[in-house]
Amino acid sequence: MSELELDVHRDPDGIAEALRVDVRSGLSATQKWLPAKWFYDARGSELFEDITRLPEYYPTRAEREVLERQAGEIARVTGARTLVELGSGSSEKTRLLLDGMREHGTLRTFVPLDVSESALAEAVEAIRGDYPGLDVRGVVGDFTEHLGLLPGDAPRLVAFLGGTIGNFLPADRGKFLRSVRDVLTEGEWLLLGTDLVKNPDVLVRAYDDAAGVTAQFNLNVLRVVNRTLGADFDLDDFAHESYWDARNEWIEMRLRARRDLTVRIPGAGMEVSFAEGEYIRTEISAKFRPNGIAAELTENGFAVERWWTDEQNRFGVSLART
Ligand code: AVJ
Repeated sequence: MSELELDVHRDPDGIAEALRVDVRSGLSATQKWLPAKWFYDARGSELFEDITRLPEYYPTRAEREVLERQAGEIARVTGARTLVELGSGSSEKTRLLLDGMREHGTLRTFVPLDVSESALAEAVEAIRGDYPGLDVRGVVGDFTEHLGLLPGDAPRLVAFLGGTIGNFLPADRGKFLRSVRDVLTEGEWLLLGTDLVKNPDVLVRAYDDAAGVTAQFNLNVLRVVNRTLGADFDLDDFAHESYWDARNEWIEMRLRARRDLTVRIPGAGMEVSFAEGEYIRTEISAKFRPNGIAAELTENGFAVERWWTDEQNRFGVSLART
């Protein structure tokens, strides 16, 4: 445990090593890419919080609408003693669940897990202050690696909100759902938030806002690589893009080189050249159809017990049992 009483599975050396591995493979690939988790240093986590308040970025508000309406039902149906939140960030929407579960009287333990130590520390402190008597156990970690280490008594409710499951490539998504299933025992729960397929203009704008906050968020991954691996990316050399891939039904965020250039990345022992117009894929954010989500949950060992959407059918929330 650190001073902040977080259980840290990712120390600075571990972070640098993991980034080095991802940069080496992603930036030497024919189609350059970087995993989306590297946006979320302290600044990136704050920029994401700003994104959630943008007029164009509807998913947070749509999901909150569902949680506001259904928190009591979720508490009643699950009877959960432990709430685990994966990729918890500021844990702001989670309060709706905590309130519902506290009222229901079964809640003992809250386990927020996030890659960003700063965002997690702040969330843990705020939640401890507002929920006296709740056992809050923050875990700094990567939910693709550190799921086996989750504390808390059964039945647990694992919440994976915001549509973050859309960041996985389809093949990895199945593996991830299976890994969640495998750490749970029978009669435990998954609450899964999924953004839904809709008008491409609405989707593209949600990832390319007029104020330019998403552009800063996207470029932040280059700042992280500069700081952590001593690279010399000039952020002005790259343009933010939001692209709807209609065949795969996902949004791609890209950073496109504005000119021919070469970047040195000493911490990864490499130099990377870009032709003008070449881009790095920095995120995929898959959008879902209700039948597809239910099928994937079922294939991976879950029984879907409830399905809700917001009034405008923009965002779906599944409650599934092991
Ligand atoms: C936090 C992964 C759900 O994919 O919509 C927001 C991240 N990227 N704007 C998403 C994000 C660009 C967000 N998730």
